[in-house]
Amino acid sequence: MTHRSFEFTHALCRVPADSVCDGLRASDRGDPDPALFRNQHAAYVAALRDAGCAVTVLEADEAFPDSVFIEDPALVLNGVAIVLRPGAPSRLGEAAALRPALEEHCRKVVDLKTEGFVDGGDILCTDDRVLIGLSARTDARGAEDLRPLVEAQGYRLEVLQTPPEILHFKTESSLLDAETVLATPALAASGAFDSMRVIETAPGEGASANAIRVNDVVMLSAGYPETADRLTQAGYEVVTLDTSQAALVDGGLSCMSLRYSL
Ligand code: CIR
Repeated sequence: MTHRSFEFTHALCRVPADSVCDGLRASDRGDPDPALFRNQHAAYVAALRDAGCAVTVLEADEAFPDSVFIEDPALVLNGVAIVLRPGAPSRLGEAAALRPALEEHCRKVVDLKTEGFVDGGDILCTDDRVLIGLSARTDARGAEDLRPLVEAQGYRLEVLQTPPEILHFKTESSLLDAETVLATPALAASGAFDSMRVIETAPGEGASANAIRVNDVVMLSAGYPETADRLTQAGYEVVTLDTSQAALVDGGLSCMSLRYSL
């Protein structure tokens, strides 16, 4: 059965490890505080539950500093988990480490067999399309090898380009509903969403673009009042969450859960 792209019954999360201080980051703005990160993560899990998801929280995996960003090593479509191949060498092993949990919680598990790479953060799903942005973490080989797995679930794969200064395609975009995305002006200008309605983040608030629509609510990082206002004006119910610690290692709201429906 196919579900609308923003309706989820379940989510998988992973507690941030103390080793998150060794997480990858493009620039050093200080280490996250693991205890504060765990508190913010707990509030995030609670918000997913409030939004109607049954959330399974996996224990921290100290072997992988970035393992809290559980969206990157897998993609779940129609309850079928696709184990991806993350593009950062320090994150490659996260895929195998996550597999047992996917076996336990998803309908079926399949592996992306490729010599290329795909990070889940580069994948944005609509009701009938899977948009994948090529980036420093996701290459054309990985994207093409993903195509048959996506098509087997009834989705069309569209390969786009993530502008080079952006870590992941979804760092600067989120699905708001079947026709609408939230995106930074820079990503919107790339033409990626020409067939959709785009709500742009407010000036100086680009970091708010990594939001998540979960059932009736849009979860937005706290501290971006003008973008929150734009979304409220457009009729969305907005819930704000503090993501300051995830942001220190280039993470946001989408990467901290694998959302799916069974
Ligand atoms: C990384 O660079 O892989 C992590 N420090 C952050 C990953 C964030 N994930 C995402 O945007 N999908």
